Amino acid sequence: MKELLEKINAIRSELINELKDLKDQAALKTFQETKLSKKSPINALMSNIKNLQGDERAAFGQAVNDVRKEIQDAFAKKQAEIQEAKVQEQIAKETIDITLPSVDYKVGGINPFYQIIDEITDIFVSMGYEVKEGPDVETDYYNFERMNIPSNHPAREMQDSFYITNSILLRTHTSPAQAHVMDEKKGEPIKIICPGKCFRRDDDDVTHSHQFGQVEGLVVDKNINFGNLKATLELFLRKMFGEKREVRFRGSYFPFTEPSVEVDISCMECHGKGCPTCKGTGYIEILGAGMVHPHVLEMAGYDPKEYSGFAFGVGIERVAMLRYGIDDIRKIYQGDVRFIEQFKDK
Ligand code: FA5
Repeated sequence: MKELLEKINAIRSELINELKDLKDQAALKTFQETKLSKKSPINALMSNIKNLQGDERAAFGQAVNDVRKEIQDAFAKKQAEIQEAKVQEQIAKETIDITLPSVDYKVGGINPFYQIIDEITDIFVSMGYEVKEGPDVETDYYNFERMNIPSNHPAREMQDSFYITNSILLRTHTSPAQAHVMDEKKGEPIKIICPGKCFRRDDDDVTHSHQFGQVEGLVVDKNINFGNLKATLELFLRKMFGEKREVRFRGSYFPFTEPSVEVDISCMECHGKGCPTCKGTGYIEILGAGMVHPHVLEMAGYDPKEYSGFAFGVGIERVAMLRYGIDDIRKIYQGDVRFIEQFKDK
């Protein structure tokens, strides 16, 4: 028995020493497979139990179990130590040197096109207008018919556009949004604006582009008159351009409004004298407007004897040009950082 106990002690010391030297996961694995498995030296000792009797047998079994437990505990402790050391090593490797200079990120600016949409929207929302959206791709019916422009109307030619099929096209103005909103409101009063893109087969020059933006406005209610239209647009233009700029209302024609006007602002380049940007006229046109044509109201189910309304369509880029003194509309689309950066703090 004494001999056996000495053997247990020798195996214990050997395993404890071995455990001390383990350095990594691989060594732990090998130790577990060879020294803690069924074929471990501790288990091999157990085969001697059959030669013992009574108290000796119990004492020997207890001694082997104690050693097994001690080794298992020491192994678990070592395993935790190795794991922790690995984590610490990883943390040390990932330490960030906060004394390094930071990366110089460039912050861009918002294109004046979108800044103007936001500004126009703010002004009209402050006057109680609701903001609506209309589709960029329209049917002939909404783009023209509902705007009182039947298929044989010469006004179609002025807005010759990009057709997808014979009856579907990229909208030529935001005005069809008027008809969509009238259909939605079904005879209720309306006070909305609708910003969006328009597409026309226009030749690009300093004030024209084949794709441009408009903000449509529509007010329909009882007793709406031309005075309301003029006061609204004057208030808007004063807020947008200040008191110093000249505003000019000119009689005009749109099939969907009667009477109709176009509104010009004195040129930002020559202040009314005449220059290449304003084609010598001293003014740049920014919007079309008028009293909603009775037939347009009727087509949407509004009784023109009871309801009247006014509408307008403002060119977004033209407002940006006049507001910021941009001499060529094409600069707005070119994405040149040197151009865009100028509008960062506007
Ligand atoms: C219209 O598009 C009418 N739908 C506006 C309207 C709405 C009138 C409601 C009455 C009632 P017009 O074609 O004039 O109208 O265009 C309106 C504005 O859009 C112009 O004053 C101009 O500022 C802008 N615009 C028109 N064509 C272009 C273009 N090719 N490039 C840039 N801006 C343009």
